[in-house]
Amino acid sequence: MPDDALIAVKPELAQGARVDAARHRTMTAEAIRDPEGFWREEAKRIAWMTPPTKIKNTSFEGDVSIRWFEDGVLNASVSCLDRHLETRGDQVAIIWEGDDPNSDAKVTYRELHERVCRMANAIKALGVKKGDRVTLYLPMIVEAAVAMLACARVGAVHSIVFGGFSPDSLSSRIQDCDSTLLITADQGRRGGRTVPLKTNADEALKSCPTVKNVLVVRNTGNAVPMQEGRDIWCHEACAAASADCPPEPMNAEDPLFILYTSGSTGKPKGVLHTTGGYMVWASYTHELVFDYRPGEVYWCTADVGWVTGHTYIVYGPLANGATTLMFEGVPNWPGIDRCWQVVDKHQVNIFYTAPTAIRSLMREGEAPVRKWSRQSLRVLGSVGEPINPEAWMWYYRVVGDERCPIVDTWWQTETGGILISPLPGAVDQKPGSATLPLPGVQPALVDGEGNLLEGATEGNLVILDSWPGQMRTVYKDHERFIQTYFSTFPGKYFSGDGARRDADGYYWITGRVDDVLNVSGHRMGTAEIESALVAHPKVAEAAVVGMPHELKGQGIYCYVTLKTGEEPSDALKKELVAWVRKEIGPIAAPDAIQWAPGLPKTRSGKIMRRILRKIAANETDSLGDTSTLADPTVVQDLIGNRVG
Ligand code: 6R9
Repeated sequence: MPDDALIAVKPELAQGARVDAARHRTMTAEAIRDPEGFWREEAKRIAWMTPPTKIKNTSFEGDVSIRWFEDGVLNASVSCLDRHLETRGDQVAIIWEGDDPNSDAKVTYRELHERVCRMANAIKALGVKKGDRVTLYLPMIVEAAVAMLACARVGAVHSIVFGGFSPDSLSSRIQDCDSTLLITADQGRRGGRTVPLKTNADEALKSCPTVKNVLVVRNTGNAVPMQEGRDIWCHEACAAASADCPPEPMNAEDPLFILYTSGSTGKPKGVLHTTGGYMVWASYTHELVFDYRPGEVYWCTADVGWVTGHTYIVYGPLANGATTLMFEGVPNWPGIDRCWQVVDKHQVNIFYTAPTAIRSLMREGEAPVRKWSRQSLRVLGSVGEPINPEAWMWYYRVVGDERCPIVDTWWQTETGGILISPLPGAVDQKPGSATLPLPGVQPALVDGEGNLLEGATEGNLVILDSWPGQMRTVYKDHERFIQTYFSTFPGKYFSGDGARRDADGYYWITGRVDDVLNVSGHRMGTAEIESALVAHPKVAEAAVVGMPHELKGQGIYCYVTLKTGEEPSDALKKELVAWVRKEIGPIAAPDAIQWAPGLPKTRSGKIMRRILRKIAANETDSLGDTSTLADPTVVQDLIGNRVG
């Protein structure tokens, strides 16, 4: 697909759109000319107890300080619930679609408000107060949203751990933020299988002395062990609690949540988002990017364990009074047409998913899609990794019948919400391009030395100035925040991504330029997988790189050096795959393991990952300079024994 393949905005979408092309231009100009005035206005989209008078106070220099709306007072749950009661109390807030196609539920704003207030009082009764951390380890059930908003209501900071993570991953995330309460469920359901959440939690809690109580949601109803004095059934606690819970007044810069995400080094870091700026950003981007119109049904297929679930299943849609669909299952179960069946069943207007899902559905052909009407669909979205033009075109042509625009949304856990994306009624699309920044976002490309690059070019993607939804710090480690995001190119936020910009100013994200993998849209640090591997008693050393993978985008390729005396075998490979699954979770399972008697190291002992990436990708004729290696012969051995 050539760069200039433009798919123009459809007139019927520009009509009545929240933002059309002209408005897009004025907003973009205004947000730069007068950020204070622009964001003072946009801040009105959420509910304040005390509206802010101070708007922007941010610096990317020195100690890096980011403060938005800093004298405003609010509670996020009020924007998502209370203020809708009068106008849309009986409108459905959440449509829940179970893993089992015969189970679903609808929850109105009034019901959701009551459930949140009850759970808020229940966790208060357990001693949780403003500023305390609460870890959530839940399946995709309504209680996940209820628990998030209940934490927000009492001013507690939630930290959600994806239900697919292992006990070890859960315990390290609890330990890092010293949670006093864990909210989990007996079990989860996914694709017809059960996920042993409570059993995993029990295992994790053996090393988490700060956790005093566990609130357990009864979900599958199967028997699970309950520890006397510590574990409490959620439905019993909520039934006993009052349905009246005044929202805790929070400063705009008080924390709303922590979410752990992988970086290029060390343990996952606690990305901290605060209340005012994040809520404004969630509402602003959800409305603009999806051109959300009142009454529409909106479905984001992410899990609440990822940032996409936070911003675009819960906070953004609910702040905007939308009907948001929460799906417990997986896109290909019980049949490959499950998504389209759900679209027809609930008359979904906006559908937001990941390229990896699109690629795996595409492989099954058009028939399973064509079987369903999909006439309700109006806008399609993509997030999590670069979408290749072939998958883009299939999504556009087959799923959307060439009627629905595709919003390819680029953003990160750190950015809180979408930064670069077309707007359906305003920006012409190019298959494979995230297109243009949202009004108020100033991306730029820099070379390796940090010099700004002009015009059509390729480089490192940075953001020049703050936006309200930006993360504020790494929880308990501001130094790491500065180091990770502001030290590579001082004075600029570095995303870790590379991008190309074409002559029309459109951005084409090329992927991570650091040691972070993106496997099926899930972020993983190579360092985390390496440390899981070397924790195995037979492994001496490991180096992990990404390799191209048809469905997952990237696969996990591991070079493993065994301890002296250990024999390589297929059985040991299987054991290592199982080991990593157990240590981190199934999403980290290696796709390929290659035995490596030696690794290519520089004389100072640094592993040259560039070479390992080339070998994994089978691009061995372009290895580049290997003269600085301590022992260049290891490279030939690795090439000769490449796996796959
Ligand atoms: C929201 C989310 C962030 C990383 C990011 C980038 C990749 C996300 C993308 C995309 C190309 C897109 N990414 N959206 N790459 N086009 N539309 O995914 O957050 O889990 O923190 O991952 O995902 O590499 O840096 P997170």
